[in-house]
Amino acid sequence: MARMTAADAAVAVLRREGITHAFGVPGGAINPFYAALHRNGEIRHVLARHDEGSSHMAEGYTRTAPGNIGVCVGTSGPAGTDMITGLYSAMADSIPILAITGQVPVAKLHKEDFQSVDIAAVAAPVTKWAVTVMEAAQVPGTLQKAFWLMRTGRPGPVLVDLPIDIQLAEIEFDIDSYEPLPVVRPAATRAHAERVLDLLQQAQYPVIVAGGGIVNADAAARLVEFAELTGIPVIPTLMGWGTIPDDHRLMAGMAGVQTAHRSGNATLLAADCVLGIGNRWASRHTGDLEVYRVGRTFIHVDIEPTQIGRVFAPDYGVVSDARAALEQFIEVARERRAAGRLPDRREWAAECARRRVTMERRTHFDNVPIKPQRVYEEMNRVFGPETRYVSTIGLSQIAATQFLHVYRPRQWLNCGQSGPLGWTVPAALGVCVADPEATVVAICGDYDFQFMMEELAVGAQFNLPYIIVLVNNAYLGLIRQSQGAFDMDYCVQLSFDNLNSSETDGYGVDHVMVAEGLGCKALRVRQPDDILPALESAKKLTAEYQVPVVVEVILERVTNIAMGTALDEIVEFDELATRPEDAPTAVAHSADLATERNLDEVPLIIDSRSSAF
Ligand SMILES: Cc1ncc(C[n+]2csc(CCOP(=O)(O)OP(=O)(O)O)c2C)c(N)n1
Ligand SMILES: [Mg+2]
Repeated sequence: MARMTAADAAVAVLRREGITHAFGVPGGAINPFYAALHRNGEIRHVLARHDEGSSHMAEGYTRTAPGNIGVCVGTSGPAGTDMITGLYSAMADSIPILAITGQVPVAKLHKEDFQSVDIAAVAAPVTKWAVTVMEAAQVPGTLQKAFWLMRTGRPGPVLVDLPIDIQLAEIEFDIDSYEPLPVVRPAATRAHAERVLDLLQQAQYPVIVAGGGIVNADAAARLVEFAELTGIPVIPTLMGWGTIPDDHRLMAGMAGVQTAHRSGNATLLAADCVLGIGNRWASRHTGDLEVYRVGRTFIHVDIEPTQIGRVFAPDYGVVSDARAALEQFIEVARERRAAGRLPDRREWAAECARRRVTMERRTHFDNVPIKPQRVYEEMNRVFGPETRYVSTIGLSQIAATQFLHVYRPRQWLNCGQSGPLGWTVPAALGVCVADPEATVVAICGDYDFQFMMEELAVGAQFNLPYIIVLVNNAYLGLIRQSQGAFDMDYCVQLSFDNLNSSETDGYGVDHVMVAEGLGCKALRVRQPDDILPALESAKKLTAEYQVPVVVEVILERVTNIAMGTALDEIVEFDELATRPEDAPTAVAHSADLATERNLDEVPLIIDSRSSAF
């Protein structure tokens, strides 16, 4: 046994739980913990410019690699309240992050002391557990339980609040014999798998809806194996995008009322059976539930028992980790195939593949000011399949999902449920810390960028290079579009004449000036043909200077992006692609998909007649 402060014990536990990085902002009530970090010397600390930023960095860090747990640290009072948005975002997307906050001494908790707030109570609804530690000897055990909880069942965040006297108190603690608590995950049984395969077998037009639980279980390869074995097309959710490569012959497109493909919606509506794995029937995926459900059989697999039936009652539910479920399903499917008992799905799969070719939206526009679709077309040209995209909310995010391509899990990093403006810039920094070799590309609207642009200085200080594609329409674009329903354009304009900048042309903030002021590099683009060279230059600048590089694209002020309220009522505002050159970087043209699909049978004339989707 060794005698040490509870703060030293806390840092020692973090190390034994695999923590190598922390994002935070020091303050008086957390100083003993910082002193312990300093003494330990093994945890690299990234100094955020805002506590909310540190919580999103922690999320970005976790989301980048299986097993990662991002840690954010702050002082008492406002530091914890600032982190609430990150905790909510992590909770909503099943992302484990650990928030550690300082607190006033135990004896002063009820005295309305300076910067004292009951942060455990504030954080309770947005964490799996939020606790103020009242006994120093409980610090190691509290953290041990925190890690166990974060990893157990449906993953999620925990907040541990440490009063300053608790941090400073000495305790007996033996770190050498410390072990993380074992995590047991529920697993589908053989009987479950038989039942699921029976239900799929009865269907003529089945699809798999692949959710973020597959990413969390690191089971994308299993998903693809199961899809290939059974020939069933896959519709990834926003959180599951990348679990099957965009150019895979069984990738049927995403379904949803905003972040979706026309082909994905058409295929879902044509399906008679939906097997959801690690998904939660999110409202932006299902849209109107009546339209989504009618005439279809639903099977739902989720690690959290109370998720089954939460949004609607499925015909059959299985409580299981996604990987364990897929492994069972694969075993049964293999046996049935060997026995000649798997239905031939080729015709159905070809029909779904054909929709991907014939239902593209147009991206090739030469307009000045630039139309947003063109930005994503050029991004597809410049950024390869290894790129990690980071995005949050707004028309910029919705268009990104409609037009970009993702080929691997954890390469579309998005706060899918909470969508807090400001998330993109700090989350991308967390991604850079977790994977320093990655090409990281963030997509921001101008307002999203303005929410937390100060975090760019963190990238400049700690040499975290990534590219930010900032699409500037000088509008709260998504809200402006939704205000159409109220026949107004009210409080959504970001435009003004900037006294200090002749460059901005009434668009308001000079983002180039801001980025440069924060120690980053920045470029501004106004012509469609200049997007590609600017993105290429940005790549070079990140490599040369090792700082974030902003590529601001001045967009037309008003563009409406396709969306609706039900899968069969998506409103298209721009032309659809009718010729391959209308959507030259559409995945339908990828060589891989072309051979797989035997394109002799699939006309490359794109069909825009089916306006129902
Ligand atoms: C913290 C927070 N406040 C408000 C909103 C509501 N909201 C969603 S999108 C949006 C406007 C986004 O504007 P911008 O980032 O410029 O993207 P655009 O839609 O113009 O592409 C707002 C205000 C939000 N998502 N998060
Ligand atoms: Mg905007």
